Amino acid sequence: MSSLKLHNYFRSSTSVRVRIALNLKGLEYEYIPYALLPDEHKSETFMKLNPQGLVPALEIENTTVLTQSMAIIEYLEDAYPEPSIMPPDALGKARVRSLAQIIGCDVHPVNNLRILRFIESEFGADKEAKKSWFTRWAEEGFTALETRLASEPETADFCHGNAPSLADICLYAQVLNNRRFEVKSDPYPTIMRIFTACNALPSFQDARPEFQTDAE
Ligand SMILES: N[C@@H](CCC(=O)N[C@@H](CS)C(=O)NCC(=O)O)C(=O)O
Repeated sequence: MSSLKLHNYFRSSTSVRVRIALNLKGLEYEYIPYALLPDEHKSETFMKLNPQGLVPALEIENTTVLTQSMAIIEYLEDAYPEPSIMPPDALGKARVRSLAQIIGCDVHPVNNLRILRFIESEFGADKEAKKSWFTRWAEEGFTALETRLASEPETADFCHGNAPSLADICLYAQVLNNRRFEVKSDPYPTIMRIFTACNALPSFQDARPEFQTDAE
């Protein structure tokens, strides 16, 4: 039995992020699924693990539970430093976190299931309105991300140099998410080039929703 248990959901992009990091680090883990649509993540069992009622949560040695995908990934980087998913220098680290947080702080949170459910229940948003909402914030974030990646000299095969980092992990998961809402990819050639480079790596591929045990 693995000492790491990932409580997650196949389609959740924050879960995709953590699965990629675990794969890149070559770590085995037990996959524990929670279906979000019937609210399994609001069950008493899961709320004990994460009172926020959000996946993913990483259980370590049956004793400690980590929540928040970025914190989990930073823990994995500290606990299992090789191969590293952060640049060695302070400025490089800040740049990677800054790129990652465009997605992690400014795109994903406003497009989450609970937000889409809220605008539907409180403001009557239908499928088209929810798509428009999602697209609005995804495009704003991706336009800025594209501008930065296309113009900053640190961008190479991946977001920062020639090895995948936290920024690529977030980029990859969000591109998959955008596809579900049919967000156009043409305006983002640099993002899509990096997505393709990530997609060639088994650690990224294996984390995709369709390859998980709970995929529908
Ligand atoms: N900031 C959190 C966000 C976690 C999160 O929003 N997870 C989503 C799935 S991607 C979720 O559990 N949504 C359930 C809901 O909105 O009810 C993280 O990075 O882990």
